[in-house]
Amino acid sequence: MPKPTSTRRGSKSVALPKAILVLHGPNLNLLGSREPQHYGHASLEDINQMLKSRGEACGVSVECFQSNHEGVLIDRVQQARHDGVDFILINPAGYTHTSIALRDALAATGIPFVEVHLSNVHAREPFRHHSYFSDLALGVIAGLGAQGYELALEFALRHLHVKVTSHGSQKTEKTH
Ligand code: CA2
Repeated sequence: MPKPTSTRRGSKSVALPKAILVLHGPNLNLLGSREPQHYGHASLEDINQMLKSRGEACGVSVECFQSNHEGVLIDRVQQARHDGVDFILINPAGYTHTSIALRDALAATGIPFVEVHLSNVHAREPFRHHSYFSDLALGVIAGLGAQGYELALEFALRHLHVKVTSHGSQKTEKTH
């Protein structure tokens, strides 16, 4: 059943704020501390703060969640549907190359998502070249470091018809 995009109060309908969930897979909590040649110097907190403040400027809720556990990520994806999440940005990290179960969870929710990788996985070891997520994703960003998350968020905002002005404030194009 499609999730409601608005609530009705009397005869008027009120648009709900759009909600974006950012999911980070295993070991991404270590960002900024090790392997900067692959993953850059930004910490996970830096990335999350940047996404949240961009979302705030646009009147969109951005929630960030990291786990080192496959089942916990799957539970969060399942929960997203009940929470009314409109869009997911996901870096499945090591699970990119192994997790049919996390893929199945994303497929089951039907929530559109973009797959993000900090490093260019295609320029690395062959086992990183295959992703269980890419064919389901609206798009994939790899190799652009933390900026990849920013670009993925801009894509999500457009996809959700969030109008972003030059001042960073927003209006949604349609209010049902
Ligand atoms: O490039 C990416 O974003 C990856 O998803 C990162 C994963 C890797 O398994 C994928 O192939 C590509 C690894 C995340 C580990 O993150 C660390 C961060 C700092 C120090 C050590 C690991």
